[in-house]
Amino acid sequence: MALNLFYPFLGWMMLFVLLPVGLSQAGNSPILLLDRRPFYTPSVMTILSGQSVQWYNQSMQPHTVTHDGCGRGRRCAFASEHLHPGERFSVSGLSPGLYSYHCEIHPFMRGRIQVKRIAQNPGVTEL
Ligand SMILES: [Cu+2]
Repeated sequence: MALNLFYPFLGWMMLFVLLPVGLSQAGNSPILLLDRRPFYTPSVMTILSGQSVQWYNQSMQPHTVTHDGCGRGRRCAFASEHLHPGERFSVSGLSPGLYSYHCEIHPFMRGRIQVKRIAQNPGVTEL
């Protein structure tokens, strides 16, 4: 293939490769599960209503991502299975509010998700 044909083709290929990644993450990097404090990193993550949040287990052992309401007679917003090293878990559709969560295996591992409402005025967010 001639180079002057090849380069535009390469550009299109890059678009198809990069676009789905950008859309799925919606601007948020995953929360990393680490073997050291603060374990869930960052320990507090703020997202906008409608965005998803993802965890990635970068540690050497299994963990869970379990909303504090689960199993305590309150509303359980999300609960992962055991996440083994290299596995991911994601949640979408959370209503605005503050969600404290923990690891079922290591209860000292704690994190929070803050979901902010999107204001009617585009580009402006409110608490
Ligand atoms: Cu754990």
